[in-house]
Amino acid sequence: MENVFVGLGSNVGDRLGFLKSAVQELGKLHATAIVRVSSIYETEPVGKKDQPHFLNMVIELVSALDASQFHSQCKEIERRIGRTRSERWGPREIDLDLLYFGRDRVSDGRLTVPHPEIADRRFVLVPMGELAPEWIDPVRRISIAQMLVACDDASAVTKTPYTTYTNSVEV
Ligand code: A4P
Ligand code: MG
Repeated sequence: MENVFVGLGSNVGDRLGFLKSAVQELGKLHATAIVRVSSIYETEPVGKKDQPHFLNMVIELVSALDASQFHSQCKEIERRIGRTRSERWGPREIDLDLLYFGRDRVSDGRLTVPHPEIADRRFVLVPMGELAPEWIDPVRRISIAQMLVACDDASAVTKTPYTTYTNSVEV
């Protein structure tokens, strides 16, 4: 079993509804269980600036799948929830980024794990830091808390009162 961290983002349509659906779908994956979900954050777009603000969060799971199988399942969930746009860094109903898959390092052209942009993105580091500040990045060999201190990204990341529904309890 590996500890898996997934970053979720949405900036089109029913953003909260898309996040909730994605959390539910991730919780139903074969040989996989949700451990914890972060708060939901309203975030300023990074990269392509002229697009709506995102809702972002991070979810921790345990899974007996391998990284490639898990990533394929994430793609399938994105497809089912209705991802229709494909512009790089552009607006999307739901984006699932595989941040960490245990201590695994994958780089096979299709999949890169750890996700290469984590250290440059407060919209990932802030919710990830809420769940696992002591988690050591296997490439940089420093913790999430240390990455957050060193991060140059100044974009706004604001906690919201929204919650996702998981494991039959509001969290
Ligand atoms: N891929 C490779 N490694 C991974 C991985 N670890 N996790 C491949 C997920 N996918 C991975 O992904 C593009 C390709 O990367 C796919 O073939 C996938 O198999 P995508 O999700 O289809 O496309 P994308 O998301 O448009 O591109 P990209 O480069 O993944 O963008 P990001 O990094 O996801 O950034 N600002 C805020 N505030 N909040 C956001 O959530 N998101 C983005 C998108 C930009 N700005 C944002 C946010
Ligand atoms: Mg992506």
